[in-house]
Amino acid sequence: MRLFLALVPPPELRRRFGELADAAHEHCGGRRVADDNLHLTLAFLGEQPKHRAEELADWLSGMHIAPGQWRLDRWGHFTGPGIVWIGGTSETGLIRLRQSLREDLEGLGIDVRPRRFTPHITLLRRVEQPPATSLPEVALDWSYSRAALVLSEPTHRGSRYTPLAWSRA
Ligand code: 2AM
Repeated sequence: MRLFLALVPPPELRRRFGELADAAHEHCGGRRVADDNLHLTLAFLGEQPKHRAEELADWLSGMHIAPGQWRLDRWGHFTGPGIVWIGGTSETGLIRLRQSLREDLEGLGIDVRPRRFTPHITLLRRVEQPPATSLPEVALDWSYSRAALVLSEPTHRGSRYTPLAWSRA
Protein backbone atom coordinates (compact mmCIF):
# COMPACT_ATOMS: atom_id res chain seq x y z
CA MET A 1 0.00 0.00 0.00
CA ARG A 2 1.38 3.36 -1.05
CA LEU A 3 0.97 5.75 1.87
CA PHE A 4 1.68 9.31 2.88
CA LEU A 5 0.86 11.70 5.72
CA ALA A 6 -0.85 14.90 4.66
CA LEU A 7 -2.76 18.00 5.63
CA VAL A 8 -6.06 18.00 3.76
CA PRO A 9 -7.54 21.43 3.03
CA PRO A 10 -11.08 22.34 4.14
CA PRO A 11 -13.54 22.74 1.22
CA GLU A 12 -13.34 26.54 0.88
CA LEU A 13 -9.55 26.51 0.79
CA ARG A 14 -9.55 23.59 -1.63
CA ARG A 15 -11.74 25.69 -3.91
CA ARG A 16 -9.26 28.59 -3.72
CA PHE A 17 -6.35 26.25 -4.48
CA GLY A 18 -8.34 24.97 -7.45
CA GLU A 19 -8.76 28.51 -8.79
CA LEU A 20 -5.01 29.08 -8.54
CA ALA A 21 -4.41 25.73 -10.25
CA ASP A 22 -6.69 26.82 -13.12
CA ALA A 23 -4.87 30.15 -13.48
CA ALA A 24 -1.47 28.43 -13.43
CA HIS A 25 -2.65 25.82 -15.94
CA GLU A 26 -3.72 28.55 -18.35
CA HIS A 27 -0.24 30.10 -18.19
CA CYS A 28 2.00 27.04 -17.90
CA GLY A 29 0.13 24.02 -19.31
CA GLY A 30 1.13 20.65 -17.82
CA ARG A 31 -1.28 18.41 -15.90
CA ARG A 32 -3.52 20.10 -13.38
CA VAL A 33 -3.97 18.21 -10.10
CA ALA A 34 -7.66 17.37 -9.56
CA ASP A 35 -9.37 19.35 -6.78
CA ASP A 36 -9.92 16.17 -4.75
CA ASN A 37 -6.18 15.50 -4.74
CA LEU A 38 -4.93 18.91 -3.56
CA HIS A 39 -3.05 18.50 -0.26
CA LEU A 40 0.21 19.14 1.57
CA THR A 41 2.44 16.09 1.89
CA LEU A 42 3.94 16.00 5.40
CA ALA A 43 5.77 12.71 4.89
CA PHE A 44 5.88 10.28 2.00
CA LEU A 45 5.93 6.73 3.39
CA GLY A 46 6.15 4.75 0.14
CA GLU A 47 5.00 1.14 -0.19
CA GLN A 48 4.05 -0.44 3.15
CA PRO A 49 2.52 -3.82 3.98
CA LYS A 50 -1.08 -3.95 5.24
CA HIS A 51 -0.09 -4.70 8.84
CA ARG A 52 2.14 -1.63 8.83
CA ALA A 53 -0.71 0.51 7.48
CA GLU A 54 -2.86 -0.65 10.40
CA GLU A 55 -0.10 0.15 12.86
CA LEU A 56 0.27 3.63 11.35
CA ALA A 57 -3.50 4.21 11.49
CA ASP A 58 -3.51 3.27 15.20
CA TRP A 59 -0.55 5.52 15.89
CA LEU A 60 -2.04 8.55 14.10
CA SER A 61 -5.57 8.20 15.44
CA GLY A 62 -4.18 8.18 19.00
CA MET A 63 -2.20 11.40 18.69
CA HIS A 64 -2.69 15.17 18.54
CA ILE A 65 -0.54 17.21 16.19
CA ALA A 66 0.56 20.73 17.15
CA PRO A 67 -2.02 22.96 15.45
CA GLY A 68 -0.79 25.89 13.41
CA GLN A 69 -1.45 28.44 10.72
CA TRP A 70 0.27 28.28 7.36
CA ARG A 71 0.48 31.50 5.37
CA LEU A 72 0.60 30.69 1.66
CA ASP A 73 2.17 33.57 -0.22
CA ARG A 74 4.34 32.40 -3.10
CA TRP A 75 4.63 30.31 -6.23
CA GLY A 76 7.37 27.74 -6.68
CA HIS A 77 8.65 25.36 -9.34
CA PHE A 78 10.55 22.04 -9.12
CA THR A 79 12.37 21.79 -12.42
CA GLY A 80 12.98 18.01 -12.58
CA PRO A 81 9.39 16.70 -12.37
CA GLY A 82 8.04 20.02 -13.72
CA ILE A 83 5.96 20.72 -10.63
CA VAL A 84 4.34 24.12 -10.11
CA TRP A 85 3.30 24.70 -6.52
CA ILE A 86 2.21 27.22 -3.94
CA GLY A 87 3.86 27.56 -0.55
CA GLY A 88 4.93 30.05 2.07
CA THR A 89 7.94 31.91 3.36
CA SER A 90 7.61 31.49 7.13
CA GLU A 91 7.01 27.85 7.97
CA THR A 92 8.52 27.07 11.35
CA GLY A 93 5.36 25.33 12.60
CA LEU A 94 5.20 22.98 9.62
CA ILE A 95 8.90 22.22 9.78
CA ARG A 96 8.62 21.34 13.48
CA LEU A 97 5.56 19.21 12.77
CA ARG A 98 7.37 17.32 10.03
CA GLN A 99 10.37 16.80 12.33
CA SER A 100 8.26 15.42 15.14
CA LEU A 101 6.42 13.07 12.75
CA ARG A 102 9.76 11.94 11.34
CA GLU A 103 11.03 11.09 14.80
CA ASP A 104 7.88 9.13 15.65
CA LEU A 105 8.04 7.29 12.33
CA GLU A 106 11.66 6.43 12.91
CA GLY A 107 10.52 4.82 16.17
CA LEU A 108 8.07 2.76 14.10
CA GLY A 109 10.91 1.69 11.80
CA ILE A 110 10.14 4.02 8.87
CA ASP A 111 12.85 6.26 7.52
CA VAL A 112 11.21 9.29 5.86
CA ARG A 113 12.96 10.53 2.73
CA PRO A 114 13.99 12.96 1.45
CA ARG A 115 15.49 14.63 4.53
CA ARG A 116 14.90 18.08 3.05
CA PHE A 117 11.35 19.38 3.41
CA THR A 118 9.93 22.18 1.29
CA PRO A 119 6.28 22.54 2.29
CA HIS A 120 4.29 22.88 -0.93
CA ILE A 121 0.96 22.17 -2.57
CA THR A 122 1.41 20.71 -6.02
CA LEU A 123 -0.99 22.33 -8.49
CA LEU A 124 0.52 21.24 -11.82
CA ARG A 125 2.79 18.40 -12.92
CA ARG A 126 4.85 17.93 -16.08
CA VAL A 127 5.26 21.63 -16.76
CA GLU A 128 8.12 22.42 -19.11
CA GLN A 129 8.48 26.15 -18.49
CA PRO A 130 8.87 27.87 -15.11
CA PRO A 131 5.75 29.76 -13.99
CA ALA A 132 5.13 33.12 -15.66
CA THR A 133 5.54 36.25 -13.59
CA SER A 134 1.94 37.19 -14.41
CA LEU A 135 0.45 34.50 -12.17
CA PRO A 136 -2.08 35.83 -9.63
CA GLU A 137 -0.92 36.83 -6.17
CA VAL A 138 -1.15 34.10 -3.53
CA ALA A 139 -2.44 35.26 -0.12
CA LEU A 140 -4.16 32.46 1.78
CA ASP A 141 -4.12 31.27 5.38
CA TRP A 142 -4.58 27.65 6.34
CA SER A 143 -5.39 26.88 9.98
CA TYR A 144 -4.71 23.21 10.47
CA SER A 145 -5.15 20.93 13.44
CA ARG A 146 -5.31 17.39 12.05
CA ALA A 147 -3.14 15.23 9.83
CA ALA A 148 -4.33 12.33 7.67
CA LEU A 149 -2.81 9.00 6.73
CA VAL A 150 -3.63 8.71 3.02
CA LEU A 151 -3.65 5.74 0.67
CA SER A 152 -2.62 6.48 -2.92
CA GLU A 153 -3.89 4.10 -5.61
CA PRO A 154 -3.35 4.34 -9.35
CA THR A 155 -6.47 4.45 -11.53
CA HIS A 156 -6.87 4.96 -15.26
CA ARG A 157 -7.70 8.60 -14.49
CA GLY A 158 -4.66 9.25 -12.29
CA SER A 159 -4.02 8.70 -8.58
CA ARG A 160 -6.90 8.27 -6.16
CA TYR A 161 -6.25 9.37 -2.57
CA THR A 162 -8.25 7.90 0.32
CA PRO A 163 -7.77 9.00 3.94
CA LEU A 164 -7.40 5.92 6.16
CA ALA A 165 -7.01 7.63 9.54
CA TRP A 166 -6.86 11.09 11.14
CA SER A 167 -5.00 12.49 14.12
CA ARG A 168 -7.25 13.55 17.02
CA ALA A 169 -9.22 16.82 16.85
P1 2AM B 1 4.02 16.23 -4.08
O1 2AM B 1 3.48 16.71 -2.75
O2 2AM B 1 5.19 17.02 -4.53
O3 2AM B 1 2.95 16.15 -5.12
C1 2AM B 1 1.46 11.23 -2.88
O4 2AM B 1 2.08 10.58 -3.94
C2 2AM B 1 2.24 12.44 -2.46
O5 2AM B 1 3.53 12.07 -1.99
C3 2AM B 1 2.43 13.43 -3.58
O6 2AM B 1 1.86 14.61 -3.15
C4 2AM B 1 3.92 13.52 -3.81
O7 2AM B 1 4.54 14.76 -3.84
C5 2AM B 1 4.53 12.77 -2.69
N1 2AM B 1 5.52 11.84 -3.23
C6 2AM B 1 5.31 10.92 -4.19
N2 2AM B 1 6.43 10.22 -4.44
C7 2AM B 1 7.38 10.71 -3.59
C8 2AM B 1 8.74 10.41 -3.35
N3 2AM B 1 9.37 9.44 -4.03
N4 2AM B 1 9.40 11.13 -2.44
C9 2AM B 1 8.78 12.11 -1.75
N5 2AM B 1 7.49 12.44 -1.92
C10 2AM B 1 6.79 11.76 -2.84
